[in-house]
Amino acid sequence: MLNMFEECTEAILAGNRTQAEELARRAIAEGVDPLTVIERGFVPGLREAGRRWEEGELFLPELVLAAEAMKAASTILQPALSEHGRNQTTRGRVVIGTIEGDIHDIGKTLVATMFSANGYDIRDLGADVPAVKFVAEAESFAANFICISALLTTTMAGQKRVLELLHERALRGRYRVLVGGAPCSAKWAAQIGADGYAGDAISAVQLANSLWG
Ligand code: B1M
Repeated sequence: MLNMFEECTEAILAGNRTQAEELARRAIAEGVDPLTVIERGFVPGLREAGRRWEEGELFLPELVLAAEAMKAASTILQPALSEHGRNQTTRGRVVIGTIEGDIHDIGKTLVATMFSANGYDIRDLGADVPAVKFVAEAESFAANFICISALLTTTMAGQKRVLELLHERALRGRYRVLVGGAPCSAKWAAQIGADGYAGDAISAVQLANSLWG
């Protein structure tokens, strides 16, 4: 018999939104930690779907269904994830988005939720966000952090563009710029002059905490 995490993985692989939603509700009802359900149940399903798609074992529409099931489950788990931060005083302001040309937003949204759960004020710009918009929104939000997600090797250059724009406008000193997403690394962050790289949502918050003092 499958355990709950395995059932979550299977629901995503099957692209079964209804089942994924039911499992998310069951996890909440049974008091299972929402981040653990996401990371040990749903995310492995989506990563495996991506692997199968890359190997030609799955077609793109099936990957889209898997992603939609994952998003539906995350939406249900999100309030439980955010609950933690509700009574905290704000720790800082974060502008976050996925860079231009890139529509992958599941990981970015999870990172935004974890920031919010840890007392940060968030302005989530969504996906496919031009570099100039990151800068303009950071200015109007008086942000402390700019977090830029990129899931495609072809869109990583956009992260560098945000830093270039900040330098061009003499604004670099105002913000801590953090990057993340599957193709990024600490080496890449250093190469483009970002303040840091985080490999997952928890590390992103820990990194921000350590930089914020
Ligand atoms: Co796409 N896709 N996809 N895809 N997709 C990848 C990224 C890919 C690696 C799949 C593969 O080949 N194995 C590949 C990229 C290859 C490359 O560039 N080298 C790929 C491709 C090629 C594409 C298309 C080009 C396919 C096509 O159309 N031919 C296309 C791109 C469209 C575009 O963006 N212009 C495309 C489309 C899609 C879907 C629409 C089907 C769907 C996205 C749905 C959505 O997001 N709304 C999708 C999906 C689901 C994936 C995979 C399978 C899963 C991504 C995901 O959501 N993971 C992915 C394969 C993979 O990553 N192994 C793949 C779960 C999520 C929780 O993890 O996003 O890594 P992740 O986020 C983590 C960390 O990375 C980190 O924390 C998060 C939480 O732990 N993090 C940050 C993320 N952002 C951060 C920001 C920070 C800090 C940490 O700021 C400080």
